Amino acid sequence: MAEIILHHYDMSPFAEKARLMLGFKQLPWRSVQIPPVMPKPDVVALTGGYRKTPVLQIGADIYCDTALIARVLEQIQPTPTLFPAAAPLAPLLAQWADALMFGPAVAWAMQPAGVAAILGHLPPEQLKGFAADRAAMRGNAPRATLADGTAQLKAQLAALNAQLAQGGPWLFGAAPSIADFSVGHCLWFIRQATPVATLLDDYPAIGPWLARLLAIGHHQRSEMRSTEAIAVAAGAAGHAPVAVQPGLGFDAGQAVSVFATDYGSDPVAGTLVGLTPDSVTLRRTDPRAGTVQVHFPRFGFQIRKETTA
Ligand SMILES: N[C@@H](CCC(=O)N[C@@H](CS)C(=O)NCC(=O)O)C(=O)O
Repeated sequence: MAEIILHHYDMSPFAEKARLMLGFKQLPWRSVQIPPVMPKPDVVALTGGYRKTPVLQIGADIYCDTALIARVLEQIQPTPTLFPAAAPLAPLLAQWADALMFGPAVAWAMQPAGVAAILGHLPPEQLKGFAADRAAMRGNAPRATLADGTAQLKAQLAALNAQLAQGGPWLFGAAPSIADFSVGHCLWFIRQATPVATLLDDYPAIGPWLARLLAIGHHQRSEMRSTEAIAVAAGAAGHAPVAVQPGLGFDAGQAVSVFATDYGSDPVAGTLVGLTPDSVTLRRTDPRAGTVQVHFPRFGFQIRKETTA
């Protein structure tokens, strides 16, 4: 199998989720550091427009969104599993955390004292650029305020603490699951915001659990340049096998675009080559990356039929 390449930046919480999942699976990986703000020409050469972080690449197959990345890693290395049979609700709790805990956690971490700890190394111009980039990415959606985020976060932490206080050691009992990684990356971000991270001390079962999760580590990471990753895609011998299942509303070979329905909704246009209840795959050709397959989870993404000229 071609190398596993993660396109990411160090301070990204969703990237930390992916790094920890790679560590959990003990899979060696190549690290391509990408810009945290637009423009991201080398990311977009691979994805066709998707700009969120992280993105996983295997040869000429590009996997967007950590919900899908988790399933890809599970296929490559089934043990230890991220989806224990004894925890059927774990993927739902993971979706909940990614969608509804991430915002409050960011609102808490990015209050002024937290911003200083996380982004304080940036010159004022870049700080302004970061804020403008995120405002543009959110579009019309309002930014979660600190007051709203705090109210939600405290209720969430209390429930998680009560769950873990039943003995854990993981959210669904004896073994880690995808839910631990999704809740974990949100709280990892709060931990980075050191002056405001003391909030977590109010929930005594959370600290030891988070320490256990982060101790999993990232396994074996080695750096790669983004241009090299594009060359890997261009030189790949083939693509992952995919197929369009009938009865799901779309046909193989249709011109479509796919976009996230929450934020960062830049559409990716291509030819539909794969569709299941869980994932959607487009094929597109880029002048530098060649013909790539871009994969998305079905949940949280919309498929739009396009008319070809
Ligand atoms: N649902 C996505 C969310 C990814 C996400 O929102 N990542 C943040 C960084 S933690 C992001 O993309 N921020 C804007 C950027 O990096 O350009 C996933 O699970 O991968």
